[in-house]
Amino acid sequence: MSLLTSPEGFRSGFVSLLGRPNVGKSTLLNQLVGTKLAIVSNKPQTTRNRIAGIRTEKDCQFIFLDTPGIHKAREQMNRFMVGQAFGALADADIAVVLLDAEQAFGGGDAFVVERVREAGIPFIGVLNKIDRLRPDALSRAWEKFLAVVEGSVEQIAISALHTSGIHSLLDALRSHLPEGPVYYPEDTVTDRGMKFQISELIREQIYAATHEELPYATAVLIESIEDKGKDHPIVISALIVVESDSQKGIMIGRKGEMMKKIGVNSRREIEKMLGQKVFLDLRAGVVKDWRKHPDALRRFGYAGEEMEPSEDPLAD
Ligand SMILES: Nc1nc2c(ncn2[C@@H]2O[C@H](COP(=O)(O)OP(=O)(O)OP(=O)(O)O)[C@@H](O)[C@H]2O)c(=O)[nH]1
Ligand SMILES: [Mg+2]
Repeated sequence: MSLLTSPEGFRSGFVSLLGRPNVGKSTLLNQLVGTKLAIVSNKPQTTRNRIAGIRTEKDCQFIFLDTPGIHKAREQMNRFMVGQAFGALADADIAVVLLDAEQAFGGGDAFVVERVREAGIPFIGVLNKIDRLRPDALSRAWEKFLAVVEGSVEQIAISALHTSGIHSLLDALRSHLPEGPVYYPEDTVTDRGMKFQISELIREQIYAATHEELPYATAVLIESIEDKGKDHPIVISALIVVESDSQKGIMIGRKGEMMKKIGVNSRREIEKMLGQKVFLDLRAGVVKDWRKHPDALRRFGYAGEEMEPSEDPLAD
């Protein structure tokens, strides 16, 4: 017997947010739930794991699944990321396929739409970042967008950053939610624990502060969290793992400046999330070529749902 309650007429479902890297899926997740759950950066391939964001209303519950951007995945790490996205597609009652209005649509967008169509899951096509275009460019982009998302049940233009169109999207999603149980208690907003969220906030600051290969070669391991009560700061020890000694040098920076900057900014974000003072003990360490080693990938939370060998995205 199910432990989940199903009030008469209640609607609920899993809504997967899918698209190429950097189209704004995580920004949208945060807006849909009304709180910051997923990290955001201007670099592609920021999100590495599927993250559920839960929005509970009087008569319905949405479980939004933020996913890594779907891209050409050669390395084990990337295969895990794309596997997370395909896994979220398989679990979806309805999908939201995001396209970036500012970018020319390409094989990557078409590939995502094709996979969603193949899965037989109804989807809403969403054109994001419309704040970046003038009206004439926007109407040209809209026409092209309609062609790419052919077969979608609705098409909506939004700016996730400036929250325009979010309510239209929610209205559309609400009308497509199936009847279902209350999956999560009303006050639950995510399936992710505190350790994961803290490591992600640190990773977000690494993405903001570092460039080229370095952010991608980084993982964050939370070693301990000590809560000594209300009048004391929470003491968090975290390790930034990179792949080589030279990367470690850059991560620490001249006179430790880089680590200091990442530490100060991370602490501020963690304090905002926890609503409590934090002492952050941040160090850098090397695990040689960790992205190539299954054990290291598992230890850092990047294993368990790789894409199938037959799933070979055409996108970059
Ligand atoms: N101007 C503008 N920028 C946006 C909008 N939505 C997202 N962005 C920016 O686009 C960049 C990527 O946003 P993310 O939310 O990290 O994108 P993502 O799809 O989750 O990216 P991955 O996790 O790498 O797949 C960030 O710099 C955002 O601030 C929007 O509506 N307008
Ligand atoms: Mg993301």
